[in-house]
Amino acid sequence: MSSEPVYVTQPHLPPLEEFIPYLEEIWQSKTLTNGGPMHQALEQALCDYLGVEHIALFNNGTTALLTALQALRVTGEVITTPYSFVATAHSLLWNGLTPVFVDIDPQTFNLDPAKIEAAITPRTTAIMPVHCYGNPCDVEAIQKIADNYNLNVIYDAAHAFGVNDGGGSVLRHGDLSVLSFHATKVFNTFEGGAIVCPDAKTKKHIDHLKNFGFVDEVTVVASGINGKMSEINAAFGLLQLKHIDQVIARRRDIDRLYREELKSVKGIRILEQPVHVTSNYSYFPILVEPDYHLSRDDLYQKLRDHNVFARRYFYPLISEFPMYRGMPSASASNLPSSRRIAYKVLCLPIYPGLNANDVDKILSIVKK
Ligand code: T4K
Repeated sequence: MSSEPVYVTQPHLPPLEEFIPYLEEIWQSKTLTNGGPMHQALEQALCDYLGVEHIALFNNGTTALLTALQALRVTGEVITTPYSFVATAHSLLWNGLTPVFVDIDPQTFNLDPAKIEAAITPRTTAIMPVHCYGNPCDVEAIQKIADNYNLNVIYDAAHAFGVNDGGGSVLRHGDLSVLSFHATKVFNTFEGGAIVCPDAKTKKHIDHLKNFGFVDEVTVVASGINGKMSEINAAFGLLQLKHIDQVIARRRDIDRLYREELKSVKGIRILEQPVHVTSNYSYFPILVEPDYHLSRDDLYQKLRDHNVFARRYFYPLISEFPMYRGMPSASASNLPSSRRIAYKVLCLPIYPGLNANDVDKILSIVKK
């Protein structure tokens, strides 16, 4: 058995020599950033791969979230989930917006559409759901509410690279969808992100916003930000794309093995995958129920004792962090399902470089 540490995830790194030609091209062009050839090539390649029309690349997912909210001129209150990475709600605070937390559906861990309407006030202008672990939200129900109340929908799709919901890419829903290409994601550009846009006009506006608001040398049309992806990150993305199918296939194999081996372990619950969804297998969350022989935190510690660094995504809930916990919607009584799941969840390691011995080791610790 390997004694190397095993993390919740590890980036897939193609052989270094495969990256050298990209670097030589950058050295030759001397264009390092500001929408150079690698950047343009990656935007097109991603549109083709993901099956979407328009993509604006960013230097990370958080800047992309900030810019998406700016692009739609969102104001007032935004309905969102407490069960996510903290960047989701932080992007609202950074825009001077008020997050209003709504509970999740305990079967999907996504925003529960049945609870959204009760949280809408005259100040509500948008909904920011998360396709948590890449599992699609109930996009139709959310859109219906948005249409009825004239709200924007910005999907935090940080986990949803390449996910297909049966009708096409899950990224086609809502007004905008935001991806993260962080090192820990299924598809990574070291740091990076993107906004999937419905039309060329919106993409152009977003491209201006991510370049300080510049339209040409002397014209600034908005108080934009520097959200541009560099050529080196874009080049790495192009290389990653060549390996992505293989990367997802290996994740799928690990997912299947975990599911098969853990399905009959007393006290371990596995998040079900909807049949019509093509997943990216980005995370493998389990719920440690009261009838398991250890608490969630004891299992987490036991794995650590064996050099396996599983993670409690998403514990604590965003609504429990100091800048949110005083908000009325952050109260425990408003978020019972989110709280229950956050105290039971443990994400097991899943990534292409995880070898069979490590998977066996993890399974034997959980099963023992
Ligand atoms: N919205 C959602 C729903 C998100 O999940 C995220 C990011 C965002 C928005 C924001 O997108 P970005 O602005 O990040 O593009 C990690 C990531 O830093 C974060 O990107 C991600 N979500 C979140 C779910 O996970 P940490 O603090 O858990 O990362 P860290 O550094 O502890 O890494 C986890 C493990 O990954 C390490 O134990 C080892 C491994 N690792 C990590 C890095 C950075 C590597 O092997 N190599 C690496 O370079 O947040």
